[in-house]
Amino acid sequence: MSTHRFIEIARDGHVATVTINRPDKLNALDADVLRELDETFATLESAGETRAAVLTGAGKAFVAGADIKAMGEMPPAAAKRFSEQGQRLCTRIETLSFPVIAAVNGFALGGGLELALACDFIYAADTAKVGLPEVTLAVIPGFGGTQRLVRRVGIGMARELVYTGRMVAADEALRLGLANVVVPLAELVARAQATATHIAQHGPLAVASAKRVMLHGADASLGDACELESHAFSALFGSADQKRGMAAFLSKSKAHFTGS
Ligand code: CO8
Repeated sequence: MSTHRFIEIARDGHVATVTINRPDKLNALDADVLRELDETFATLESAGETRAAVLTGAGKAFVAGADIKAMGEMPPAAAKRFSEQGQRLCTRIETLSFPVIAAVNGFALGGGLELALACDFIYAADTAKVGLPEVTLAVIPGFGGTQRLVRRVGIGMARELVYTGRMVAADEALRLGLANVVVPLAELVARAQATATHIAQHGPLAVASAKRVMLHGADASLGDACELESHAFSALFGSADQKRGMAAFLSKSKAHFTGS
């Protein structure tokens, strides 16, 4: 991972902070940045140490979109491959065994907002500006944004944001439910890391299970989703962490979970 040009990783216990570091291009996503991000998250997952992560950007942007220079002359087949590469990354993040908090430090536009929407939730700096301006370039979001934005803010607001391409400031992002909190820029990453650290203290199998059930249940009928929940709930009773957690409560001590 240390060979990556555009990605920095910092670890603190079970929490990883991933920073996209291409500030001269406002962290625009070209095929290399997408590949490095995908490899980074794949490696974090396979190493098995990470229980929560924070994703942020260096400089004044989270990510100002897919790289317009790289896309300018793409024929349709290459655009499809690029879109699929971005979608694979977003799906990987969404289906990781640990939560990822997007710490949106500035511009999160186009593919940048799509990436943030694939994270579990968004913490925004007061300087954040988010939107899907693709129609201003005569294209549409291609990394899953048309679908995830509908699920996050509802179809009416998603339509307005996609058709107008307008930028939303942090306070409006909070009102729309796009961001969970808005904090001063200087405190943003620390706030997201504090939440990640809090999450990392809990049973990792339970957090992973909750993530999976909420993701897959959202597109199922309520009955099917509740059945999914029931299966996942009961499966956790086969884990040593469930015994540890409940025994610790009953003996008024603190449980230390191992993920088994
Ligand atoms: N791609 C490539 N380069 C970019 C991008 C981008 N998305 N955004 C900024 N940059 C570059 C600029 O070209 C500039 O480079 P240089 O110094 O070499 O000229 C540098 O970053 C700094 O940018 P600005 O000088 O423009 O900075 P400002 O502070 O003046 O403006 C803005 C900031 C408002 C964010 C402005 O940069 C901007 O409008 N950027 C583009 C935003 C945008 O339209 N994003 C959506 C892109 S389309 C997309 O994401 C589609 C995703 C789905 C793809 C599907 C696959 C086919």
